[in-house]
Amino acid sequence: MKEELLKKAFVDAIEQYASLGVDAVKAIEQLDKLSISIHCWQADDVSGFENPDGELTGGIQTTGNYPGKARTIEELKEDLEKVINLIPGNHRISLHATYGDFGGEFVDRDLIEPKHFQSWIDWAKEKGVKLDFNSTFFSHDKANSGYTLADFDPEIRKFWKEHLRRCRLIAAEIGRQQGDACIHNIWIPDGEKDKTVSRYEHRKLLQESLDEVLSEKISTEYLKDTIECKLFGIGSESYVVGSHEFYMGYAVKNNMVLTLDAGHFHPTEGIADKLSSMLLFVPEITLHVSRPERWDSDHVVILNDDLMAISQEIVRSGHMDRIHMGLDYFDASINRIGAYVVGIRSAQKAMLQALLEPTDKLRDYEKQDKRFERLAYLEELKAMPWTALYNYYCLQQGVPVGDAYIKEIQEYEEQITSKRN
Ligand code: RNT
Ligand code: ZN
Repeated sequence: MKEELLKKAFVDAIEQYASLGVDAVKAIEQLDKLSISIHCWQADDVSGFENPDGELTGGIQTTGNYPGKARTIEELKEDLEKVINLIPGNHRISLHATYGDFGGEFVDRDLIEPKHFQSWIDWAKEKGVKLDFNSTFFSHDKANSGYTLADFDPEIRKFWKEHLRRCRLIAAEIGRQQGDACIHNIWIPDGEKDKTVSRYEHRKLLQESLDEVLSEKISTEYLKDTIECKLFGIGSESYVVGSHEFYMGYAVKNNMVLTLDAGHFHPTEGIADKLSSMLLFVPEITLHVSRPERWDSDHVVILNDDLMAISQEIVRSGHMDRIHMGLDYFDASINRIGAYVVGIRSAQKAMLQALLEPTDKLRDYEKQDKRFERLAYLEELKAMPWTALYNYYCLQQGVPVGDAYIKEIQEYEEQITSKRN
């Protein structure tokens, strides 16, 4: 689209929102401050560089074999750079512990160190992005029983506690060097396929393991640990140790950050309505924005009602600064760069719409018991010209406007990813 047309649409949109009492320029400024934590693992189907040909286990699965996945750190960085260049704003990259720069050596999980992530830290600094971190409790022989931190075997628990301890040190070092706390997400796959009798015992073990490692205090200036629950995984259909109640209890008791993954609850249970409750009881919340599709929890994020509801609750809560938006999905059946860009742009579009809501006006109707008016405005807002604002924001930021990113991704595929085999 021509620049003048984009500008005209932008000016019109500003006026239309102003008539509802909304400052659209301010909404774009707020959107621009939203730093999304982009998961590194969409680029390579959660393979990592510890044992790239190993099997992905732990109840998660990537399906599809679309050509062009990143096979090396260099390729992964190249892909992430492409992604960053196709989206407006400043974002973060979330690494998993298996994505270290191991220099061709096998470095086991209980031996990883900050030095294995130094090249990532340097790269991030150069690109102007911040990093987040995830310990990796899956795709490993010592998780074959289905348990890690909650295993009955003390040797297995010891191994994973050491992994967790080291991951915290790595994340803290990242945080120190980037001058901004690194969010360290802890998700373990522990659970069982079928009727489990020792539910309490395993949960007690998990509590003890976490208590032991997390008792080592590290300043939240560098590190923020966050814990992620799940309802079930592939092969852990009947029992998952780290359930919602477990981690909600643990986070509240220990004043910790809680991660809510949009795909980790019952099929009709969204995470949007959890935010206003959890904000009252935990210091901060991390989101794994994802899209559950039947039994899979990790489809590419799209602009659907769930995403809109999450965004609205973030904004309406008035605590956007306490909620960290991260992405977590992996689709190996389509162009992976495209998967990133579609998901990130959709998350931004949802947030922009939420930021453009005349919330005070809606609250006034609510207080006056004018519920028809509230409903009518909520419907009218859906058709407001927010796309003109998003397009103009992209234009200002020097990134493709509208559907123009599709062609760029096709070109990147032609020149780069299709040549990988
Ligand atoms: C798994 C969790 C977890 C992972 C990533 C790879 O169900 O959602 O966050 O997806 O750590
Ligand atoms: Zn997740």
